[in-house]
Amino acid sequence: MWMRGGTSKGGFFLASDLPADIEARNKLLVSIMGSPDMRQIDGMGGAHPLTSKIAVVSPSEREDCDVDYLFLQVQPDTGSISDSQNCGNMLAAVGPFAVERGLVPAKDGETVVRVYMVNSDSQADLLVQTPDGRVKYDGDAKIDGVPGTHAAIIQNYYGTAGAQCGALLPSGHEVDVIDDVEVTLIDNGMPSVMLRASDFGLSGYEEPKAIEETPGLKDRIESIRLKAGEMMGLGDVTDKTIPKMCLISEPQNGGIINTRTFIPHRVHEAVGVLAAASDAAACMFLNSVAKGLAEFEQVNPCRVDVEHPTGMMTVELEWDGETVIRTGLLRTARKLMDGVVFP
Ligand code: NQM
Repeated sequence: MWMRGGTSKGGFFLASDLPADIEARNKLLVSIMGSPDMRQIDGMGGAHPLTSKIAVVSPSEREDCDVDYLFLQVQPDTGSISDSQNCGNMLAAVGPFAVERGLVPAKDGETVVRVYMVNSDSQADLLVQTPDGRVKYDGDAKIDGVPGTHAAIIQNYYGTAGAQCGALLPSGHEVDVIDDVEVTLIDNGMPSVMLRASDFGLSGYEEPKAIEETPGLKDRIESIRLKAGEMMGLGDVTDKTIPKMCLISEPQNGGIINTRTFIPHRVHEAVGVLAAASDAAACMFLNSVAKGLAEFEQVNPCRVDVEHPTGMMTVELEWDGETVIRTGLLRTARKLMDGVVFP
């Protein structure tokens, strides 16, 4: 099934329909996407990392979850495929997919789909609209970065703090210095490096393309990323899609913080869901690099509006003073096509 999940798009597969052998599975999926090829002209991929994504779903053997969700990122140009990161945008569509495929019985009204997220060994509960026991895709919820309105899908994440790095602040510090630049290393479900846009001579409000084309910037960011990866316990991240590199600046449109995110080599047209969850968590630390940029009152749960190139993403954090207990977000998703693909 091809679906839009949040501001991303990709293929949703039952694990039982794919080869059990991981190498054979990956080869098949890369070929379905049409990679390696920047344009993915001979496959289903949309020629951008955000539209070259795969979700593999199976019934869960865990008592507290209904389905297991494995996320795989195919890089259009190189054809590399990686399970190193989770994806909260694709996750939005896992709920409807699980109901459509009969993995979770639909209730009349709303159905909770409890998802075990394999990549980050953590859980998310999704609230899916199912009037008369059928998934409803149309509705009045609007998310920035997607035209029109659709049925709301509420996401509640648990256990994301330190999910991949072992601690919300993986280095144990609110600020570290890498290549003479102050950074905050953070993991609330997406290992991320927060950097001040102004430290790179940017306003932080540039378009993604302009940031990608800024002379020398990609090399400086990548040099910091490789060192940050080691400091975050992720090892050599040369071929990994984490950590994400988030350039922050003062909000412009009523939010708490403004962002431009390298994911990690292209700049996101909006912001990743768990990346935003990590950005929001960094703002909770009063001495992080967000100090002086993100000014807000810490209440509990705390609403942190994260601005991005195409609007704003609202993150709700339940916070115990030291770490994040629950992260809540609103997304939408849509079934685009259900059929047979010819690799
Ligand atoms: O951070 C893009 C996306 C993402 C990831 C990326 C995401 C998340 O927007 O949870 O959603 O960072 O590669 O799909």
